[in-house]
Amino acid sequence: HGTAIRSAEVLVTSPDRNFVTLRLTTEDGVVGLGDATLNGRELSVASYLRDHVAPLLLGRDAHRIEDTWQLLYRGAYWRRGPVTMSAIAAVDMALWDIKAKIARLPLYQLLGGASRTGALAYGHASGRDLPELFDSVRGHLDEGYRAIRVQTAVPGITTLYGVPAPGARYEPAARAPLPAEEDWDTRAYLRQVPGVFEAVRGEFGPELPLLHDGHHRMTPIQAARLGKDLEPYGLFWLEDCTPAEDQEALRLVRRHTTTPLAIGEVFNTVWDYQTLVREQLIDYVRSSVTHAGGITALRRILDFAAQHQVKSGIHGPTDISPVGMAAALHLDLAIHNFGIQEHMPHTALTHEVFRVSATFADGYLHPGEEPGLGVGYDDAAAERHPYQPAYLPVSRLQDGTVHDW
Ligand code: GCO
Ligand code: MG
Repeated sequence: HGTAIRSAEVLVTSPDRNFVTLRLTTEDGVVGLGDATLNGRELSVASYLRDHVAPLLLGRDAHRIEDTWQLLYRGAYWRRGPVTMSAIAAVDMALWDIKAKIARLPLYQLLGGASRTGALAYGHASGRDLPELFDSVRGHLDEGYRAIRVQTAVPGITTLYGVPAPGARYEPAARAPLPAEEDWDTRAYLRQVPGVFEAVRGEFGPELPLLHDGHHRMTPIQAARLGKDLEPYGLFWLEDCTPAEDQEALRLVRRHTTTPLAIGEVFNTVWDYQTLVREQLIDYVRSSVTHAGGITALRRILDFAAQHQVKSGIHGPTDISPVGMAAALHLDLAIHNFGIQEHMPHTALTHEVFRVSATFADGYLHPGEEPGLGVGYDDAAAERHPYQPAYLPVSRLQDGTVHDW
């Protein structure tokens, strides 16, 4: 019948960076899009979807979102993991897109309706030194941002997470056949960061919400020390202070500091949050819709978080496609425990492929009022930009030891 899935296409394109998109079409011709982009491992999700998921979807009723989610999660036998959960996420997003289009409503209406007028967004300021950083913060304020992430270079370290080369935009993955190597020194970093925030507070005053990403590089005791050192500057959050697959480690960090903590962009299920949320060891959940099993699954994680006064901080770098971002914005608008939304704008070329209804104004994002997710896909534009290998860098200490990137 009309809502049975007629086709499941996996689309790979690279308008300035790689994106994997699932497009489902029903017998009636209703189209749903889902984001399956896993930075640096794109083709594994494309194969998972094309070879193992698409055949299961053909002929299924597109309305059965929960049943399809459970079929893909339990039916694979092999659970969790970024490849599986990104594939499931893409299916889930596409099915929600279809359902909302059939209902002729923007998706957030099906998720309970708007709980706010827009999603407070934070932008990424960075600099190799303080004057450059101040310019970058000022530039973001001029664009309307009301919350700003701050990353800087560290003396003695050549390349650094979040800080682009002069004149360039920051983009985590680099187009190359192999990952680049970067250097790292945690002690140099710990000496540098508190002074940066002292300077930023001195320049921009006490009110502006400031965020910082530690990118999994500290041990628990180092993270505890940084959290303590940053307390005078009242951060909105300190992100990924430790590699948090060791959930218990956060107890030690928490014992020492009241700096709010955000974790989870590399997590993909509610199980990764059990200890962190139940024991209130974090303040913000960082998972993306794209990597955590879709709207159905992230909603569940956020509802669990809400019971423990933990809020959302949905991951929104450029490697979340405009489809994944749209899904995030509909959730942001609907949930009660919204915290903040990361916003790393896509390039003009990316927007030639993905036409979006979402808007950014006065520091707030809104998904728009188009039925569904509010994203269109231009095949002709996409085909002009074939996949190109691109990788996240790896990180080594001075003696050559591989470190967390
Ligand atoms: C963030 C993230 C990203 C990641 C990237 C990896 O907070 O936005 O840390 O910059 O590094 O998404 O693919
Ligand atoms: Mg991060």
